Amino acid sequence: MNSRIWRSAHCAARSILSAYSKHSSRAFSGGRAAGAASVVSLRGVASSLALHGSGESANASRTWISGILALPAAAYMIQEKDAHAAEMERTFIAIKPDGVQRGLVSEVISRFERKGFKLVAIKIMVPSKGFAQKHYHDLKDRPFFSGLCDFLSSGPVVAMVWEGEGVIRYGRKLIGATDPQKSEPGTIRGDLAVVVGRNIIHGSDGPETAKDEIGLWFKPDELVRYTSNAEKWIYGDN
Ligand code: DAT
Ligand code: MG
Repeated sequence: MNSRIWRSAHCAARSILSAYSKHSSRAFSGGRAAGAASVVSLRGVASSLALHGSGESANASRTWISGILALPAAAYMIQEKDAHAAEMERTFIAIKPDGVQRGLVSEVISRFERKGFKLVAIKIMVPSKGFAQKHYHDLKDRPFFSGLCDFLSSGPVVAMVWEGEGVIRYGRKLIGATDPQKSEPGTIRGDLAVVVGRNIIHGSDGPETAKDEIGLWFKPDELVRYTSNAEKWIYGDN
């Protein structure tokens, strides 16, 4: 008797989850709302069923009902996770020609990766001086502007987009202060660079610059959207 009940609960679970995944492919927010609505409507059905049962069959239906109630909740949690991923913050990070030439590409990537941030775009290119001037346009009045743009366009740059909760601000922490003499040990510039003119890495300094820089360096279809297997261990509330 019980195994039949659980088999039918299992079937119901599968159809609920597949209905949810169809919802989620259409719209994250729609799926989230649908999840919440179904929890409410199933709860109503469950309480009316429980009222009508008695004895062993009432116990069996209570077990079945609590199982079935858990399923929309599970589906709702999946929706929450997907919605979370869809809203994730992104930043632009570049390893400048000095970092590339010194063989520090894997070191920099590893620090962002080990933190738990997700790489969603990467390419290597030699930017032209005009492109470097666009990238550093906010510094055009500084005395070092021309030299800085010459340097950025002097060799290969590894351009990346990293994604994660708070990645813009925390990415800057991983990078360290602009002048490596002032960067804390443990930061990328603190550990791996000595002077401001060769500080090996660039990182966006705010949401607006992140958006502009990602748009300058990457076409929208160069950004890869995927779910990392590690995400369920990196994010979570207790
Ligand atoms: P950051 O790269 O930390 O965002 P920034 O945007 O003020 O710093 O400057 C961009 C780059 O310009 C910086 O990484 C190195 C160079 N730079 C900054 N200040 C400099 C200075 N006083 N002399 C020479 N180069 C400088
Ligand atoms: Mg800057």
